[in-house]
Amino acid sequence: MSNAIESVLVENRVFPPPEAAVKSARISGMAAYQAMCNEAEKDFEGFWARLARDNVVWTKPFTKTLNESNAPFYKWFEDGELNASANCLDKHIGTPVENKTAIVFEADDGAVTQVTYKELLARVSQFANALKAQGIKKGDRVIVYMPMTIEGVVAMQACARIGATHSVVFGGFSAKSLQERIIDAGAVAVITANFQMRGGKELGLKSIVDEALAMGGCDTIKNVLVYMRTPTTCNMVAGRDKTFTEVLQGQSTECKPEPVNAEHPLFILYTSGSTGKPKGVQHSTGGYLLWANLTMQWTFDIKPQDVFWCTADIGWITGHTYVAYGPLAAGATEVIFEGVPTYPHAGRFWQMIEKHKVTVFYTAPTAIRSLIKAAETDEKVHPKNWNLTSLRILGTVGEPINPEAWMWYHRNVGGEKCPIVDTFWQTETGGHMITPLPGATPTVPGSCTLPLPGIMAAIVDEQGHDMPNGSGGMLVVKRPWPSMIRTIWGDPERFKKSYFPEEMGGKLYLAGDGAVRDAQRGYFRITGRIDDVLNVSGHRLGTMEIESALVSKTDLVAEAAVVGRPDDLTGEAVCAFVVLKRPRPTGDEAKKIADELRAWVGKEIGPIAKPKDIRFGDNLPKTRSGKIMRRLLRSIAKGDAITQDTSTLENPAILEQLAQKS
Ligand code: 6R9
Repeated sequence: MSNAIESVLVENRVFPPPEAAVKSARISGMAAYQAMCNEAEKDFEGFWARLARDNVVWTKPFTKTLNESNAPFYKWFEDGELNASANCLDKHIGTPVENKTAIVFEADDGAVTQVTYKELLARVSQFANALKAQGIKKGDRVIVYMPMTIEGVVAMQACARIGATHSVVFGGFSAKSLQERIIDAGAVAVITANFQMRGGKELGLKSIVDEALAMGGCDTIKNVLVYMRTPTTCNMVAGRDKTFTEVLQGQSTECKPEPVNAEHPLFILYTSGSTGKPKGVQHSTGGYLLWANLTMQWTFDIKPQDVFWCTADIGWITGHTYVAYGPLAAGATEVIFEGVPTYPHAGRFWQMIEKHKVTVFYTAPTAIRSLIKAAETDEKVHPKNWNLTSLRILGTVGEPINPEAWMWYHRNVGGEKCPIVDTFWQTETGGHMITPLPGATPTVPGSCTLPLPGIMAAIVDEQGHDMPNGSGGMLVVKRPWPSMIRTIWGDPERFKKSYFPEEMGGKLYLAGDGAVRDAQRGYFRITGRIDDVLNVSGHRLGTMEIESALVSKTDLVAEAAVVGRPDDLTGEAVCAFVVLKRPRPTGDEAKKIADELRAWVGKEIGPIAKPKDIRFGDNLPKTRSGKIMRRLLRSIAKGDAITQDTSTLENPAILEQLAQKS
């Protein structure tokens, strides 16, 4: 049994939801939760239809709930029409929400700007008109390569308003990654900023867009729209590039939202998979929006007086569902933060919670772990120095949270009174899947507990058979759900193969994670990815992507294999085994080449993909048929003794060489 599985079976700390939370919660108590699960079991389509009628504003009501005729290409609410932006903004006009603060934006330097729902609607509408004036129309793909700003959300909402499909690329991705996404999506425009501010530094964004477009193949791009985040000028190409000020000039602040079909692609978001090529995860409008809104209500129990803060960047799915859409659909006040948690000091998050009286705080385990470390070395940045009593619910997402970090978060941030919702979900799932409910579920550190009502999660073996509680297996979802991935953009075959493998009957959604349920409560605990995807600081990275980047340095690298190893701070760390086209380097030379390769990977993919460890060998451990034995490399990376069977290995002597750190 693995350590992870063993520890979930012995974890016996249970935290019942605080009475106050149970009293006020929308889903109050386990009986209420169970009743909703039963409703979904008994009348699956009726359950979803009811929720979709109650929680989405349809310009044309749907009459069909679920179409499974072309499974796994499921369709939800397929004859309904709506607009996502109207569901986030227009619907609040004429209600008490219209003059409420929608976004509190805190810049890197601490400057605060606020917009009300009414003002946000005007800004989104004006920008939507500007997009139309550039010839951008319904169905076009638009790349958003923006820093965390109100303008980033405005850009996404404006695309949604005119029916254009956005594809946000995280500002930390390289020119090469950006170029690949532009080409794959066939995008007509890029919305970007001159610079982004992070940790007091001005970092170029427009220059990276220029570089990406200069790489070629991006002829579909007709417009680059530039938000001048700082006064510093940037290169502007006449005819192609325009500032926000230029395009907004003279545009009306009213724009009728374009009704789209429920299945219309709201966005494409690229994520890493098992091959070298990122997958363009395509999401719908109707089902996605329903779940973004509902999970805000169920998981975060969002109320009119709440101040919600999700720290994720809009470049990730968490920033889509719980920054750009969910909080607005739910009519909440949300905080958006431009900077980094450690600038100007590692107490910045706690300071901001106090300053903005945040009530629901949602962040990643990796951030918590790094802030624990900072607080342990410097008392001055410990959360106890700030008044955090406004908090009522805490959340985590992105990777498994270790029980120690959970307990620290519970004690030092939540003051032992805030339920922690450990939300398991994925880019592909659109929103939360397995998570405690703050007013119902007793929590257990390190467990994401139980699936939300209507989410038929299970654990199965390789053939798709159910595993008993206590035995680990693969996490699957047995029935479709409204916010699920619709396809991989331009590659429906890959969609089928990746998520609905024939070997398992073709009907189960395969999450790609291992999981185990405890015997007592049936609580889920995620044990990590079972494919070639790493999770570094909550960011998904494909080992094959990094390998491809390394071997593309053709003057130096002959062969490379990338694996993950456990890391206290980042969850997993990237470990690369490299064979050079020259004799195996040692000492200073090895260090120098390793640095060069790290910089190369940073340029090819982005700084987040830089390998932490690089080891050089004369060769890699291979089977006689030439397959790299990655499981051996994983043991070496971890520093474990090799206990596996090495009899099929062509070159056993190589193991010793690779075990030496350069
Ligand atoms: C939302 C998001 C998805 C992968 C997923 C899993 C890991 C996310 C988790 C978790 C344990 C949690 N993951 N939440 N593991 N507990 N609460 O992170 O999407 O970037 O696509 O990553 O992250 O491995 O498969 P994405």
